[in-house]
Amino acid sequence: MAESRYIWLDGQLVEYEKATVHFLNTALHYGLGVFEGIRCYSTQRGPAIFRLKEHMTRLVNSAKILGFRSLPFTAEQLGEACKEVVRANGFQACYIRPLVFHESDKRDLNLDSGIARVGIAAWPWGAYLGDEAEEKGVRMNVSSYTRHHPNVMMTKAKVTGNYANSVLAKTESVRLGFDEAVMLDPQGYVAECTGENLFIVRNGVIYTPGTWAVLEGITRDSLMTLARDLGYQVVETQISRDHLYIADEIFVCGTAAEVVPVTEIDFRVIGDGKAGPVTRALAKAFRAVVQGEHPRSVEWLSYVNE
Ligand code: PPE
Repeated sequence: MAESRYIWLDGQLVEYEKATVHFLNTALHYGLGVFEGIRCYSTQRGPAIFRLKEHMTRLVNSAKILGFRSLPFTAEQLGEACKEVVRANGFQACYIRPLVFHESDKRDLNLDSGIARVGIAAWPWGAYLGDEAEEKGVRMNVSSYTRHHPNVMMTKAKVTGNYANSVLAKTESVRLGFDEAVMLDPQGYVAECTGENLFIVRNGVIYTPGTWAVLEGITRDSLMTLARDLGYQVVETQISRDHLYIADEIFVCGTAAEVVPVTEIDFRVIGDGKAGPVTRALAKAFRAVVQGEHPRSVEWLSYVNE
């Protein structure tokens, strides 16, 4: 069933069913694509895209990291195209998925043998980690799979191929009966989850791994800013597996997941097993921002119809 009426492909709106690529596409065979995940929220001023400029900058940077020497569109043009997709589909709130993908008629593993194409889809997307996640929290395991070494896969780029690592961990986690997996970096310190960044709270201070081996999450950056606005100290540092077990609170965040409390890791209850006060305060501030009801909304929301 169609999730939307139109997908933007290479500069034009195309009907959902017609937005297809060939079986021999190199992005499909080798994971040669870079993508973004962006949310558009319903506000009193109509649909508004959260931190559109930052997402477009990261998309262009991901393409640069993967090795594309040029793109057919600028970050500004792609930002306008995201708005166009939301408008064309008539969505108030949705998830937006831009993808820059490689296409070549040679299969020689050389990026320069092909070109970059771009598509942007949008669809309504509810709670990523389950309908009750934000209220009740989620249960996680520490994955048996290690997160990428930053000189094996480029962890600051949202490369499609990188996500095979996330899929290994997520599938294992769900098969074991958990909601999501925490992944450790090659040194054994906490990196991130399969699709979220992670924070812990201990004695009122908020800690998160630095971005040396993880995605520079835009929700992560937003929550760090909101936490500092609220007077919390936020420290980027190495976090070990046993730091997780004795944290007062843990929460994860991402565009799809938003802000989600973690109530259990490896069968250890975190804090009192409920969403803690810091997590609740940040989730509340985040919700106000995306609904256009917070002082930070002005700089972080792009209104689609204005
Ligand atoms: N780490 C990873 C590995 C990741 O995939 C995401 C986003 C984040 C951190 C958080 O980044 P940000 O969205 O900028 O706050 N994961 C995206 C993809 C989810 C999917 O299943 O696809 C997302 O949330 O859109």
